[in-house]
Amino acid sequence: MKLVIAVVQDEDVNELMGVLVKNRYSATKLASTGGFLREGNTTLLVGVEEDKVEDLISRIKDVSKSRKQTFTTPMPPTGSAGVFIPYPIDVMVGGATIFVVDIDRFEKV
Ligand code: 2BA
Repeated sequence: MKLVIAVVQDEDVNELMGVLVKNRYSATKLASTGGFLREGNTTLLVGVEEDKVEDLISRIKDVSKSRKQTFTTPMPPTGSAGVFIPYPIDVMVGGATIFVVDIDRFEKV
């Protein structure tokens, strides 16, 4: 058995959860925050048999869209005044960031 951990954008989650439920995947949805943008995203934990991993990943890929996000970061201070000047940066976020890990033991008690 494998645990698929998928970090997806909040905008894609409702559609993705619908696809997962329809295809009989069990998933746990966690609210998470990206370390770089410090904005909300969603982490899904999906336990699956090994032969379903590729199917699951392709369904996540189908739904997860890449988006350009602009955020404002302070420019490092220059000169003696030490004034921070905010400036915008564009980053491409997603589709999805996916980790697949082995599960040693899976039990529901
Ligand atoms: P964030 O950490 O908020 O990153 C958002 C986007 O910012 C990233 O998109 C990437 O395009 C850019 N980015 C991240 N770190 C950067 C850096 N040090 N310098 C320049 N640009 C940077 P994605 O790569 O699609 O990642 C989307 C979200 O997936 C991330 O949100 C984070 O929550 C998660 N993630 C990505 N890689 C990860 C990893 N290796 N381990 C854990 N979580 C990861």
